[in-house]
Amino acid sequence: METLLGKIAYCVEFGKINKKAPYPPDMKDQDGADELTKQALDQGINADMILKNGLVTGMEKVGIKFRENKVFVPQVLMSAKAMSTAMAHLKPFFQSGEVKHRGIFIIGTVTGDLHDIGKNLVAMMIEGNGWEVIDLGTDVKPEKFVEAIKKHSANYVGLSALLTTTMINMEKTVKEIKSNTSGINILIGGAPVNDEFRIQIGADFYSPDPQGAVEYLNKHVA
Ligand code: B1M
Repeated sequence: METLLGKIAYCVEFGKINKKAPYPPDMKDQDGADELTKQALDQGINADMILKNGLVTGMEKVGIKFRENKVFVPQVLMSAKAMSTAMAHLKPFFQSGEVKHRGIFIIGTVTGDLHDIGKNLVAMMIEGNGWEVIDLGTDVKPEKFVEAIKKHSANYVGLSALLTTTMINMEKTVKEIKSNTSGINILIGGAPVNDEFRIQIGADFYSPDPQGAVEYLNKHVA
C-alpha cells in the first residue's frame, strides 16, 4: 500500500497525469495519478489515506520546490492537473462525507484587477492540500467577498492584487470584510504587496508565494 501511495505522490510531484500523458518524458507509458488512484481505491485503500498520503504529499513537495525556484509555473500546472484528475475519483467520498476537506478557503483578485495567474496557482496549491476552494475570480468587489464568506461560513479568505493601483482596493476589501463578518482570517498576496502593507491594512497574513499560504492555513486546522 505504501508503495502505491508513494507512486501517486510521485506522479503528482512530477505532473504525470495519466498513462497517455507524454509528460514527463521519462515516465512515458507508465500509469499516472489517474490510473494509480483508481487502483488504490480498487484495492480498498481508504480515500482519506489516498488524499493525505498520496495526493497532498506530492503537492506539498511541488509547493516547496516552487518556493525554492527549483520548479516553475508550467510544472506546478502539470502537478495541479495530475492532482485534479486523481481527485475526480475521490469526489464521491467527499460527497458522502467519508473524506472531509480541511476547511473552506475563499479567494479572489480584488476589484479593478484582472490578473489571475498567481491567484490561480495559490488556489490550486491550497485545493491540492485538501481544502475546498471557492474561487470568485478576478475584479471581485468587496461586497462579493462578504457575501461568499457568509454563504459558505468560511473562516479564511485570500485576496490577490498585482497592480499598485489596486492595492487601495485590497485595503477597502479588508475593511469591508472585517466590519461585516467575524472570526475571518484574511490572507493577502501578489507582487506589489508585502508584510508592511499587510500590517497597514489590517490583514492577518501575507505570503509571497502559494506554499506560505498553504502552511498558514494548515497550521490553523488540526
Ligand atoms: Co499586467 N501588469 N497589466 N497583465 N502583468 C504587471 C503586473 C506589471 C508589473 C507589468 C509591468 O508594467 N512591468 C504592471 C503593473 C505595474 C504596477 O502596478 N506597478 C502591469 C500592468 C500595468 C497592466 C495593465 C494596466 C496594462 C495596461 O493595460 N496598460 C493591465 C491591467 C489590467 C487590469 O488588471 N485591470 C494589465 C493586463 C495584463 C494582462 C491581462 C495582459 C495579463 C494578465 C493575464 C492574467 O492574469 N490572466 C498581464 C500579465 C500577464 C502581467 C505580468 C507580465 C505577469 C503577471 C503574472 O501572471 N506573473 C506582470 C509583469 C510581471 O510580473 N513580470 C504584469 C506570474 C504569477 C505566477 O506571479 O501574479 O506575482 P504573481 O503571483 C505570485 C505571487 O505574487 C504570489 O503567488 C504567485 C505565485 O508565486 N501570490 C499570492 C499572488 N497572489 C497571491 C495571494 C496569496 C498569496 C500569494 O494569498 C491570498
